[in-house]
Amino acid sequence: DRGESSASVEAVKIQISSLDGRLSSLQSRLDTQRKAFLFASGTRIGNTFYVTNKQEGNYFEGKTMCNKAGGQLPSPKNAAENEALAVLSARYKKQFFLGINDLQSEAFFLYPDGTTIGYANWEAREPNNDKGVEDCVEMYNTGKWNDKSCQEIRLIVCEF
Ligand code: 293
Ligand code: CA
Repeated sequence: DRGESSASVEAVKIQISSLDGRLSSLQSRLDTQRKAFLFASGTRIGNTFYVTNKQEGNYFEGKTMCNKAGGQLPSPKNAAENEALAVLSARYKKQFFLGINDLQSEAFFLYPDGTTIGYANWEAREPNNDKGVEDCVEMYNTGKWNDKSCQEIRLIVCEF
């Protein structure tokens, strides 16, 4: 009957306004968390964040560490993302590994999910697979890429 259905409409309105309040406080908490994160030296491009825990390791250690933290090794997919990531490399004055590699097939660089890269920012004369052992990719302080042995020890930077 009409009395009962208008009562249930009222109940839904109350639920919506309660959800609205929770959404607003969630949004403001998120804004604060983002500021705290960026203060702690991360960089951001859109909703993608790049950050280092300042530990170092080879490509596989970095990949494991990023994945355990719920992120992945960085895979900049355009110039804007590459620039945002290069900020960290300039800030820490250290090279670090990207997720991109040609471990599976020499000279075919893939993202960690196995898809072919659609953007690259190689240094001049790279990738050169020096000594035949360079299947991973490091970013220089300039933002340019160099293929490098996956066993080298580098600063660990993750993408979230
Ligand atoms: C060679 C030639 C260098 C180059 C280097 C890197 C190693 O030594 O010019 O910088 O390889 O590509 O990853
Ligand atoms: Ca190289």
